[in-house]
Amino acid sequence: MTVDINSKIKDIYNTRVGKDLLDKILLQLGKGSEYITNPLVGNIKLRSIQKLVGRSLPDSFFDALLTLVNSDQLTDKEIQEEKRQAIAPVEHAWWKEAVFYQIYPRSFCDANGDGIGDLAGIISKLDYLEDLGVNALWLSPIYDSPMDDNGYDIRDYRKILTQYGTMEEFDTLLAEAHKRGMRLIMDLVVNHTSDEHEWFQKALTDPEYEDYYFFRDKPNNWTSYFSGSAWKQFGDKYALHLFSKKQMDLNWDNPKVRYAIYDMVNWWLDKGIDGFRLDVINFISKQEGLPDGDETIAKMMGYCGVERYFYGPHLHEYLKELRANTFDKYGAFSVGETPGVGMNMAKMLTGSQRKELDMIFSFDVLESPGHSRFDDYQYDINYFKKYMIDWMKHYGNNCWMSIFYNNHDNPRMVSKIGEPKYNTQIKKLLAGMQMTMKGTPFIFQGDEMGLENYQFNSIDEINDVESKGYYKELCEKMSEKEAFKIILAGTREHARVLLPWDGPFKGQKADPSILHFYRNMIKLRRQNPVLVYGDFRVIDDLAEHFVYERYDDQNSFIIDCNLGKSIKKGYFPEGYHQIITHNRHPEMEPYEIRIWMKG
Ligand code: ISL
Ligand code: CA
Repeated sequence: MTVDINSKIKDIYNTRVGKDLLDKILLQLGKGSEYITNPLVGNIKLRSIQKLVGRSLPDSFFDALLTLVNSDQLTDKEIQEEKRQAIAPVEHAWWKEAVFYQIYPRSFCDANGDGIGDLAGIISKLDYLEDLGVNALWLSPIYDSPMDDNGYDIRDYRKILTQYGTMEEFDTLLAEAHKRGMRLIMDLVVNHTSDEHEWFQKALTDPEYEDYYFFRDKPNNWTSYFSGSAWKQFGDKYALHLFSKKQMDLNWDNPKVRYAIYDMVNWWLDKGIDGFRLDVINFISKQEGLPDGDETIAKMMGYCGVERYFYGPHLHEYLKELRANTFDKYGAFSVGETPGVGMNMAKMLTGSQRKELDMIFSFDVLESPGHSRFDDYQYDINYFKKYMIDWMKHYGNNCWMSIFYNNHDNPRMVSKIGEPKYNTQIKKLLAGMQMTMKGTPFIFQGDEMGLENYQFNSIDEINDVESKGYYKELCEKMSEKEAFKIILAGTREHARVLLPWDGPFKGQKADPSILHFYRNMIKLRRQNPVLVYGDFRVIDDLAEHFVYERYDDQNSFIIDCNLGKSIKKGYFPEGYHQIITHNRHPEMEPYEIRIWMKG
């Protein structure tokens, strides 16, 4: 169905992409979906929406929205297939059964003592990881790079960063991981390259290469994620960079670019790696002509231009082509990093019958409604509950989700919840839920040690390109002290402090009781396929309580979680015994978790 300015809000909400967009807007405004499903609002025509918001919105706002909604043109046959697959039995796959562990090489383990993590350090900790029980590793970028964005700015895809080690060491790492039954996936950063990459250097002078990137005589109004315009001047031309000034966006509309990327991907797959995590992969297709972004959306989202590329016109086509030319030939796994993508878009990206991606990371779970990463606020773990229930119930059996609380781009979840008195309980609660819900868990390095945010004292301790740019921007509007407070709330640096392997590092200390708990939970998950493939059912999700069951014909686990500070009555299922946790008191402690097993 095609929608236009005379369509009612509920008609837009009834389309797949329209639902995701409106949900995203509501989330941004901190409102629930009841707001739209309420008939008073639902029956308003799009053109009359001004009345609702009490101010006028420019046509460009509606045009941008309608373009996206109408860009979804699944055929009836595809829709039928999606419905059929959603209730078909879940297909088995190693990556559904795996427990992943993300390594951020720079801050994982430093073997040669220069203060920077390295490949030798990772190799030295493989036994530790095996002992922890994880059986798949995701390596953030280790490629040659000028390190403007810690390696997400790649200069040479086929070389290892000298600071990290050599290709021989990489080969050893891969072989040693496989020896231990661990899969290894790499980071694939192909929305952009470093400005020092050979292609970009050639593009500056050689017309053959100019079309590898986006060069324009005049910049449009898009902004970069790392402050300021998304355009950098080179001579009399400007080149597009959605991220840092040294990360130039590749032009995927040029088939030469796409096939050069596929060659490189296959070069790594030939080495025997097991798949990739695909960096901001939903940004690769930009709307033709790179039209200006809408200012209203820009204000809402904090970045200008997003709606022109976060779900671009050729995204599905390019992902299918990428997969057919690379991953599928090797049976390799793919997980996309896809900021801004909602559940319906995710279904189209990951439905197994569509052959695009195997899984995605959906980020709307990481901040409570109405908040963004740099807000100093307390994350509501009951929002996490609501979000996970929704996805576990509605994502469908042919789609598979990832379960994670943070990564190298986010402060640690436990600190965001912000109840220091209960941190030990909260860390166990998070681990317990992560290992018993439906989806593939991704542990971020240090979570298992119980690490929290780091108390930086000054901006000089922060190396991250995003934080540095944002701090400068903030200082134009406020005092340095106020600016630093905002940086402290959201900086990615929290997740980039070297792990404290031998006693405290920079004041951070590992907590052995948390490590022990993770080990037990990971073991439980890996020994019980019902925790992977079993059904999910909510027993109680009232107030700050969360009781759920994972079950199949023979097995059942019941997980009882207190998601708040008040004492709750525990749930005592008959015919079950408690495992891993041992508190039989009728009342549950703040943030306590209990794991019950049938039999
Ligand atoms: O899109 C965002 C906000 O809406 C960002 O948080 C975005 O999700 C994120 O910055 C993208 O991250 C990935 O690509 C970046 C790199 O700096 C990150 O480390 C990486 O994870 C550019 O390659
Ligand atoms: Ca080192």
